[in-house]
Amino acid sequence: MLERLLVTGAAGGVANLLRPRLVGVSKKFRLTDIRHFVSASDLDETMIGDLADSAFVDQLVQGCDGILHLGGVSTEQPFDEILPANIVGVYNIYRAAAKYDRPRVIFASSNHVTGAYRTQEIITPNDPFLPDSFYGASKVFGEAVAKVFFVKEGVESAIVRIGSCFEQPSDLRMMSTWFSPDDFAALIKSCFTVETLDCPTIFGVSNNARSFWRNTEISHLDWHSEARVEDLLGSMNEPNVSPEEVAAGLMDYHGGTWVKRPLGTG
Ligand code: 15L
Repeated sequence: MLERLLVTGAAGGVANLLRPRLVGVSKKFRLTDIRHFVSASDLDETMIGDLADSAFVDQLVQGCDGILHLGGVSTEQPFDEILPANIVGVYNIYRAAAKYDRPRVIFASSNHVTGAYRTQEIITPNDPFLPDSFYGASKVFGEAVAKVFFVKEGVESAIVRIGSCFEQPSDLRMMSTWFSPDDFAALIKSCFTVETLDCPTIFGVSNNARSFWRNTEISHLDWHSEARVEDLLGSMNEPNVSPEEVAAGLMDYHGGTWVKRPLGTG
């Protein structure tokens, strides 16, 4: 068990899904976000601030033996809005990790680093980047930062290209991209307990029949997806696709409608 896990982006949707599922991973949790939020557990300590502020990030990372880096802009936006948290912020996290005892990092990358692949293609982490947005490009940068701090400074990371992490799918594309929050929490646990993590790149996706992604860098982890989106279909209907979603390219590309939108517009 970790002593203190730092969770960035703690006010966000994915953190809210994961936090209750991470009981037992760490004795204490240091939760941070740029927005104010309230935590429900007395195991939590909260720190509000900006990941682009390197002195603040130093304070965050000191005393933590694990980092779950979910923070940053999570949708497509003009580049100026993406730059502080997704470019400067990810660098600050890794720079501080290298400085303060090299805690392992789970880096929340995104499927949008390869969002412009067509849905007929099945890809692995070995295929080239093909981002669909400034947001996707910022995650490509984050992945490169994770790799360089592994190679040069020995900071181990799991680079997790999250698909669609929600309680259940809300559109037809998510029949391919859905990532069960239970699967994500189990992956995090296994990354913090494996003896040697190295720096694998992992598509964060459940065992969905129509997944676009195959993982090739997880054989050393005690993890495989326990969930399939199809198993939810007993309690919900398969989402429909509207003519507007078809026209917007929802089912044409891994990244769905992000590919056809003008750059910088969410
Ligand atoms: C992401 O990376 C986004 O942060 C999230 O909001 C979803 O859009 C997700 O990808 C997705 O592709 O479903």
